[in-house]
Amino acid sequence: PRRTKSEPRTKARRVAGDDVAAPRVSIVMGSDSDWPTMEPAALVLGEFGVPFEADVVSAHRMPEQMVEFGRGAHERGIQVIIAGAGGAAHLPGMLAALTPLPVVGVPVPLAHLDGMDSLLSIVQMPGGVPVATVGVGNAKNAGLLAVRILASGDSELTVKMVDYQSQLRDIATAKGEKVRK
Ligand code: RP5
Repeated sequence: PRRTKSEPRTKARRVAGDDVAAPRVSIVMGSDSDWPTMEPAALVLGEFGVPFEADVVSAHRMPEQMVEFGRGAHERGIQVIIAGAGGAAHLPGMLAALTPLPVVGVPVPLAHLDGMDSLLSIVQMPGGVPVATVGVGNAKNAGLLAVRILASGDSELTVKMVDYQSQLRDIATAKGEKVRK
């Protein structure tokens, strides 16, 4: 999402920077208050060296900008959208309706209902309009899923993912050894 000078500088935008070179993934969220939940997705993308952008695009509070963003993302070279929202979480589903890109949805837990509301709003999409929904608050997996989607056409990223998975195996093996001792 391109920000004009008059728009507020969000926490998400501060991390991604203003002039990200050709971002491949766009992380968007309904509110700046979603950023602490969404940040792990950005950390994963950074770890894998995937250029990304991040900003607030609210389905309810800025619907015109959401439509503009959703319609134009693929034309700007974005390949995957990660969208997080809480409560009546319409952002991921609306974006999936607007874009031909894969959309990964992150249910953000709010003070009430423990994120069940967000989860059900995001996961229960009608046939034909898919959102790849991760667990409540699990933006880390959203980042990893975006990397895997990109890796299917990017052998360098595939190698990095295989490395990452063998690290997971090593950690699990070490934990198993601890239990056995
Ligand atoms: C949703 O409302 C946002 O995604 C956020 O999770 C929630 C609360 O937003 P704020 O009131 O904190 O801006 O649209």
